[in-house]
Amino acid sequence: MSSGHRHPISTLISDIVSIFSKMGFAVAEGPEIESEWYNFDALNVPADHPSRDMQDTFFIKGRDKTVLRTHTSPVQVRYLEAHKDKLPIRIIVPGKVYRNEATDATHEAQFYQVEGLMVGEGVTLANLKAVLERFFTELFGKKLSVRLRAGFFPFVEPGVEVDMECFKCEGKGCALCKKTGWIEIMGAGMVHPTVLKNAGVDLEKYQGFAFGTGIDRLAILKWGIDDVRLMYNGDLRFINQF
Ligand code: 2NM
Repeated sequence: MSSGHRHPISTLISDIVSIFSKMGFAVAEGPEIESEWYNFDALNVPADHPSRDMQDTFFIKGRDKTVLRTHTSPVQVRYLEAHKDKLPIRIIVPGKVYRNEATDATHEAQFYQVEGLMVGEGVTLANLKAVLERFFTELFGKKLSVRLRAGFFPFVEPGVEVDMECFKCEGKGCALCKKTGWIEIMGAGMVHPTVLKNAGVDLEKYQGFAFGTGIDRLAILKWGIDDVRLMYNGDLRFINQF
């Protein structure tokens, strides 16, 4: 007789929550059906940004300016708004997000993200780097460093692309990291002043960092899975390997 067990994505979410909770991050949740305000406008995404297109975003039929959230960032705006007089805060937001796109080995229309947010007095990118190095080191069970490169996301300034040291070759260079020693894994940056202002945060006093990544992508990397769709098609020959 065989008994049931947790889905690998559920296990990974628990592991992520446990690592961040040791660093003082609480877990926040929010609606998957979201207003355009919280999903886009409050986050400084321009009205003509391609991500707002019908090709990229699922709009709710019969409801004005209502979408399936395309990222978990709206939860962070809601949380900031509710805690603007109770700073500092440290949260992560794991959850399901939706993108209207063709599915292939690396893309699903529904997937999981985890985003993090730390806002307080004197929070810097150096704090972000330390938090992420600890996160990747615990998640992969070996000392891993992190590299930040300039990048762009409307909700942060400056924005960065986050690379982690390749966990397979420990930075020496292998097939997984395409001989570079690094794996591109996250977007992050200092929360844009417009986003803080939209949440009612005192800009003179507070600043913060935010980051976001795909949980499915982390799972694929960690376990060497070659097609994201394997995790969601219900085939127990796959699921029972975990
Ligand atoms: C990313 C990349 C960069 C982000 C920003 C925020 C918020 F709400 F605080 F403004 N949440 N998440 C963020 C920043 C997410 O994902 C690739």
